[in-house]
Amino acid sequence: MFIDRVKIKVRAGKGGDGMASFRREKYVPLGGPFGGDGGNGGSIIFEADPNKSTLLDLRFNRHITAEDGGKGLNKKMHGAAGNDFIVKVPIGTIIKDIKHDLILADLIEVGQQAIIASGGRGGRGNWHFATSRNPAPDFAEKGELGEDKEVEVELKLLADVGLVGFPSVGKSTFLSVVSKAKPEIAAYPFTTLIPQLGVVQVPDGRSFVLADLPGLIAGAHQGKGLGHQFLKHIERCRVLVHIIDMGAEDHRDPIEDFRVINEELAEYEYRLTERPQVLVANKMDLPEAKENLARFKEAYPNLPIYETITLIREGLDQVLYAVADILETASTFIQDEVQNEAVHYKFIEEIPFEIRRIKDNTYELFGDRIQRIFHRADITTEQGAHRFSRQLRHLGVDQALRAKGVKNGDIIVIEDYQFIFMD
Ligand SMILES: Nc1nc2c(ncn2[C@@H]2O[C@H](COP(=O)(O)OP(=O)(O)OP(=O)(O)O)[C@@H](O)[C@H]2O)c(=O)[nH]1
Ligand SMILES: [Mg+2]
Repeated sequence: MFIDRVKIKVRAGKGGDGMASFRREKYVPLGGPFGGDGGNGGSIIFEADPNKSTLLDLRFNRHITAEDGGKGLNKKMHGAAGNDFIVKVPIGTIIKDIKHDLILADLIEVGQQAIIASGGRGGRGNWHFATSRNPAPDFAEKGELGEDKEVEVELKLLADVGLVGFPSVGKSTFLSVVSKAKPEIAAYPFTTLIPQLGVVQVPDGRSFVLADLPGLIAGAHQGKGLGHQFLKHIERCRVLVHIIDMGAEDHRDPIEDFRVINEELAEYEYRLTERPQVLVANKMDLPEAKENLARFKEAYPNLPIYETITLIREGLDQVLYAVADILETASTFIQDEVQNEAVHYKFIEEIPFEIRRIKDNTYELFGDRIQRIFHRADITTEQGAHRFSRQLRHLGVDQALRAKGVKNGDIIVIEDYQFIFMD
């Protein structure tokens, strides 16, 4: 099975909670705060691995989590950092944040990595919070939650060259004779159901990656046949080898074939017609081939076209040389907005907080910033709770609540907790 798109959930590790403890040593009378910091949570990192060719693994692992950081320890000792989780994916994998419709990473090089969900920072131990007014804070900071996202992972093959043409024109046969790939070859349309890649060695030592694709038919760009779902795989090809069955084995007109395929390429969204094409007149062994080729040349007098009989490997070297020559100067086609830049999620705008009235006298407080502060707060101690309310005041929450009509004694809900507003 060829899996080229899958939705998964990723959750990075939570940072370990900081510790609240005090120095207790025999001859040290006023032991100060001494609790260590929590370790950072593990991140979820995607890595391009040349040994992977599909996203099949992800299909069976739809929830990926990384390890939480360890709690801070006594004597200012750090908690252990959580291990990162490395997800190996094929080269050419694009990772998208579904909620924000944002491309997070486009892994196009061997070993390239991108942090898709960052682990939460560990909470600071209580000694960080000592001040002259409060030399013995009894609270510590909690670990931050790890990032939690739903992502769409998509594979777009990274072949230099793509084979296009109607079904049964000999695309797979071509790939099979110029590379070690062993695609299925048969005299019925749509033999090739999933894209196949092969590494082609040109006799002079150059090489490139060639993709054999399912045949295209009229209407492919609208989803007819198998065309559309695979056209996207040639988005990244720099050169197209367009194979035409000059023998007209399926009783179509080769000249018409050429026009239809180009029309499909033009209709498809991604500038496919900007790719240089190398034209191949295949099946030149068939009786009508010569005559068809003559007509083709009349119709397109200025287009170079290579004659081949892929079945017996005739005429192929010239095609390979032509392709390799063009590749030397052809431009790359990587999605503009991504280029090589790995991670983009930092540009997501953070909502500090919002207030929603749930019912009379009850309001919900939510938003990225407020929730983060809340998760880090230790509200189980009085001092910790005080610090939390100070932080809210700093953010302007109190004022905003008043402006919303919140009065003394009203209930404020944050996630599962309820607080009473005291003005
Ligand atoms: N006579 C002749 N037949 C050929 C030649 N090249 C390929 N064929 C035959 O054409 C038929 C289709 O070949 P494939 O390579 O499977 O064609 P394809 O373009 O990959 O077809 P799809 O995968 O269905 O799109 C097979 O029976 C091949 O043996 C050739 O040069 N001459
Ligand atoms: Mg095929």
